[in-house]
Amino acid sequence: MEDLRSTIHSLGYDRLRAMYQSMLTIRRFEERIRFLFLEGIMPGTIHQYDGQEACAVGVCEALEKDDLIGSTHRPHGHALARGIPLKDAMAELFGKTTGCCKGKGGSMHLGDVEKGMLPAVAIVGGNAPIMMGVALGYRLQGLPRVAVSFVGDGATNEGAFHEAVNMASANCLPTVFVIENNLYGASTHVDIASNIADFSLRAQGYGIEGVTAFGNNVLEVYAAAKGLIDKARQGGRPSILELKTFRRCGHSRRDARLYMKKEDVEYWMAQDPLPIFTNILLSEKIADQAWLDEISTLVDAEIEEAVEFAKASPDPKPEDTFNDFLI
Ligand SMILES: Cc1ncc(C[n+]2csc(CCOP(=O)(O)OP(=O)(O)O)c2C)c(N)n1
Ligand SMILES: [Mg+2]
Repeated sequence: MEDLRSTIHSLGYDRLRAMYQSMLTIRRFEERIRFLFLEGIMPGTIHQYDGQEACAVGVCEALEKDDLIGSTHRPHGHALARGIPLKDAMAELFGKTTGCCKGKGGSMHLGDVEKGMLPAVAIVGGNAPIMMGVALGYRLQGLPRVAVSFVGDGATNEGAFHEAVNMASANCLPTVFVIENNLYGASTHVDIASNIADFSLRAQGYGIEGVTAFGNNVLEVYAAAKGLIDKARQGGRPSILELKTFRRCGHSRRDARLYMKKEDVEYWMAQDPLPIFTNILLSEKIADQAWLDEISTLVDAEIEEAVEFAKASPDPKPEDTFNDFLI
């Protein structure tokens, strides 16, 4: 309780309310696009972020504007939490020129370096070495910035992840590897894929700090992330932050998640990060029901506006294919 109050105090009411709005925006975004895909209105495929909102929002709140994050095949929440405008994200999912990657990336490559997010990398574990390299760049240039790599539990069993953590440790790089442990890598339960209870224990193998936090309470996520991000920025100390969470949806849009254990589903569906935060806001008198209702209406309206914007935006032209290469 004391920890909670001190986090509330350090953030202040305006930031707390903005964090709630961001979490709600992610949830409603996911709910809306699910139908757009099922109706065949939106192309491609999607890996949705419902249930993990507190992870993205809590970590991103602890970052500075010039920091950079890297994400995965499941990047919608990270993009919105990092401040990529709804319209830019929605238009990208529609493959339109007004999208944050001009429609060339789609769902799995959301990002905008100007907003502090590298376009996401869908190769599992693939962004970890890239973000380690970004942190190496910061160190060589003497910039007080931090690179955060968001990965899933499954990614921590990939060689690329371990190489990245080792290099970050050996070179004292300002990197935090955030593992969103949602219990499953596609249809495989974490207990089948590895033999440790907490993925933060992997940090011991590299001589760096590892912390596990409850990923469905945004204030716990923020407090843990802030501590590690500050250490990375000030002392070039890399770390691993494991966030225990759950995806409240299938792995991708076709997945009815029939492989999930009944007891996992029952426990975690009752741990929805949105009501958890709503209860804190109400009980600590940070917001009242009238404000929550107002924000709900506002978020819905913004999402509809983004959908209309995306639908009305132009498709890329074939001759645009070879534009925008960085080399
Ligand atoms: C190197 C690699 N192997 C396999 C895949 C196919 N794949 C995409 S997502 C995924 C599961 C990843 O699980 P996890 O890292 O826990 O992330 P989550 O989906 O739970 O967010 C797999 C196997 C891939 N994209 N890249
Ligand atoms: Mg997973």
